[in-house]
Amino acid sequence: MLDAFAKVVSQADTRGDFLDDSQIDALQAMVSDGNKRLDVVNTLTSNSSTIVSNAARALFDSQPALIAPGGNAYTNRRMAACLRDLEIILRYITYAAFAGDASILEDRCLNGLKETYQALGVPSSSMSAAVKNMKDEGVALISDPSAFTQGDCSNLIAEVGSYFDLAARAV
Ligand code: PEB
Repeated sequence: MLDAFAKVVSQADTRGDFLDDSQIDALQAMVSDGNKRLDVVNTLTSNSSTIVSNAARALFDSQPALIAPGGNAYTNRRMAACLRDLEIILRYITYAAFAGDASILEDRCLNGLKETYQALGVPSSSMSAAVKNMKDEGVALISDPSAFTQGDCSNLIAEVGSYFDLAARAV
């Protein structure tokens, strides 16, 4: 598991070199946008149950066969597993956003997930659609000007969007 700083240090060490100017500039920019990053993480975290339940509701509205007898999310036990899975994925996305690096999401959540879902018969395209629903809601929340005190957050919003995309592709 890496964060944006550890990653740059590890890359420099692999080269056996000092940190170069462009790396220092990039990390400097990350530090100066640190409060925005914390606002983003806080917004996603404090709205996590709404993001999860709205994403699941939208999925089951568009794919009602999932919750009909024989569907993969039919029965309370499987519905609970489904909501839990969305919450886990969102939680790791907030960790990646906090760290400024996707490796925690990749290593601890997405690694092997597709194979797990194949084994369980969880339909991959439905899972992916649910993650996209979470992206739509999450990105809308952090794009709301009142989520931030000041400044342009477009880079940060794009970065967070890329973590949702990574998860949607990996399932
Ligand atoms: C991944 N999900 C399920 C299981 C595991 C995960 C390991 C099997 C064990 C269990 O039920 O607890 N666990 C989860 C995860 C991590 C982890 C992300 C990361 C660290 O440790 N079914 C659908 C929808 C979708 C869904 C498309 C949107 O039809 C999910 C929700 N996941 C789903 C369901 C099950 C499951 C398990 C329904 C239960 C499947 C079953 O037992 O038949």
